[in-house]
Amino acid sequence: MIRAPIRMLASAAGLMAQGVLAATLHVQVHDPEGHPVANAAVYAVPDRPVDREATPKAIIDQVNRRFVPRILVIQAGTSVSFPNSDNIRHSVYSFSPPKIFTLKLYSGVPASPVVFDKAGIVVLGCNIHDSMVAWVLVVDTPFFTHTDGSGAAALANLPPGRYTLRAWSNSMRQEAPGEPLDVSAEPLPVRTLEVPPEAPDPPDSMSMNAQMEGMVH
Ligand SMILES: [Cu+2]
Repeated sequence: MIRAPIRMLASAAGLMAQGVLAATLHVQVHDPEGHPVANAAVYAVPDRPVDREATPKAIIDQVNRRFVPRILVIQAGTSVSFPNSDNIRHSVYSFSPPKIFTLKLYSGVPASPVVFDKAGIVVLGCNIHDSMVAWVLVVDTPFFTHTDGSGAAALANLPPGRYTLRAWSNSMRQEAPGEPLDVSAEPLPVRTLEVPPEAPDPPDSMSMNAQMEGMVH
């Protein structure tokens, strides 16, 4: 009578090893002083390429002269729209090599979204408001998330296999080399990763451009 459940457990483990089930990895991210880091990206890049959603979509809004969200993690190939919810005009730009672009001064929703097709770190600004800054981390994997206020994150639905596990905070100019992650059976042990503390926004001051824009109105 006791053996039946044990056989069932063994059978479940076997199914997992065959890739029938997918695992969840819990991660805790802290800075070098041990403080939890919020809004850090956590992502697992599989050793083998995986299919991606046809055209993933994301939004970075502009509200009260801030980008919302100010930190975004997306898979390469994602189309990002930049609606402007303010009643003043903005001009979004990036000089970062993975995606260089400028959206000329606009209100409302620009006609075309911007496709981020290369992996890497993209820093966004507004030509009018120096205090507006946002970071887009473009990753080559569908397995990504970000930490909550307590530095915790969970990567769900990880198929069995080998990955490189990385964390990134917006004060990092380069991605971390990462560490190996082997997904073979649940439960996966909680992983702890270290990144520098989150960088704050610049002070909310208007640039000379902004003052001139204000004079035009
Ligand atoms: Cu602006």
